[in-house]
Amino acid sequence: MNLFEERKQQLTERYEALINRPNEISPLGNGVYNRYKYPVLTAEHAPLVWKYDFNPDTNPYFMERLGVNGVFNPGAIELNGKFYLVARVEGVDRKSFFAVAESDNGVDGFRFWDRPVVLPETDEPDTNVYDMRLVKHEDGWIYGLFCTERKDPDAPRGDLSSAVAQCGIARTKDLVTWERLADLKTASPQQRNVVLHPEFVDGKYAFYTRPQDGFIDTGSGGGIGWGLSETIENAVIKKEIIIDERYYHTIKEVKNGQGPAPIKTERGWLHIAHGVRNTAAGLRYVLYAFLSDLEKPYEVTHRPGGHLIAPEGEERVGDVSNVVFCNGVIATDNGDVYIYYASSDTRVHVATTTVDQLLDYVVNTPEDAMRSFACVEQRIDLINRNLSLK
Ligand code: M1P
Repeated sequence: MNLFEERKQQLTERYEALINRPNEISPLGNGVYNRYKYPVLTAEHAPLVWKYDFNPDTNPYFMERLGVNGVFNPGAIELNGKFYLVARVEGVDRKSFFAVAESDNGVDGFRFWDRPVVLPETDEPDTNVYDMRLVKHEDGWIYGLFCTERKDPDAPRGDLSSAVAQCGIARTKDLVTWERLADLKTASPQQRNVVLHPEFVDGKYAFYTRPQDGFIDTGSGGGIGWGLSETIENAVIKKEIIIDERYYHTIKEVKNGQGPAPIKTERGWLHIAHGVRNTAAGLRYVLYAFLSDLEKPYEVTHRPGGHLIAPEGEERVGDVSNVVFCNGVIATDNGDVYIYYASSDTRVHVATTTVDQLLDYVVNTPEDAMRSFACVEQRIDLINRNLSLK
């Protein structure tokens, strides 16, 4: 066997072994959710035909031609009993694109479709697209809202980093063919982490937003915002309110953002979001949860203190270390919940739980008491109640 055939065979065997590797629940979690031993998607899950030239005449070394650097921040949806992730795939050229991976059980066996998503452009081409939130809307379409990034036209000469982030909108019926709509218009100079609410509110399309002044900094405002638009085809939010603010010395003091579209439950809309704080080692991204009112999704009713998921073990290290980020969740009809979270802008994991467990968590976890003294009181109250039960 020549070098080409040998490498092709070995790499194919390694790839198939990875895709077919069963996942395992990590024992004794925190009772809120289960973590798993293996990530569900990594750069190595990218099919070999995406990366290698399979022609021995033009690629005698069976060399990678178009490498993949990371697979992270997927949108998630269940269709006809199958689990689909629309992942952010980042090539070694730093550009991200979307690709669909499919699994029968949601915790392992995720395999990418042969071809990535062909996302049409608007008149103003995107330089980079990422972090799609998938929503089955009651109007019958599946929407994908994502971040579209373009170079900042007002950046000083020589500044090749400043960008403008806005919310791109596309819709589909089958995840194969996508129709691109106009980018969302809001009063804020930049937007990231925009999510479509799955139902009409007051007869209008409703959006969770994250207004921000700059590309990285949210500036003086920030927080998770809310706004309505008459149409989705040329969506415009004229009035934005903040429904979940940032606070000093909390997990979301620097910025926060809505994760996936919220899950509808009997007690309210169950939200997963990310919060960011600063440390001497840079920004730390964790996930948190909250509940909002069924009729008024913009009114938060329960705010458990602290994080729901923070990076652990290998999750702590990657291209952007100390980050967990979630823009995809699946709640099945039987009440099971699959939280797809990425670690350190590198790979994708799943945490499994149920609607009942998450409701118990958001309703019965105390709010952040905001001061060390009050936090000690909160903990002593728990200890005293426990000791009285002994
Ligand atoms: O690098 C961490 C995350 O940073 C951004 O999130 P935010 O807008 O809240 O700062 C996004 O670019 C996200 O993709 C990334 O995971």
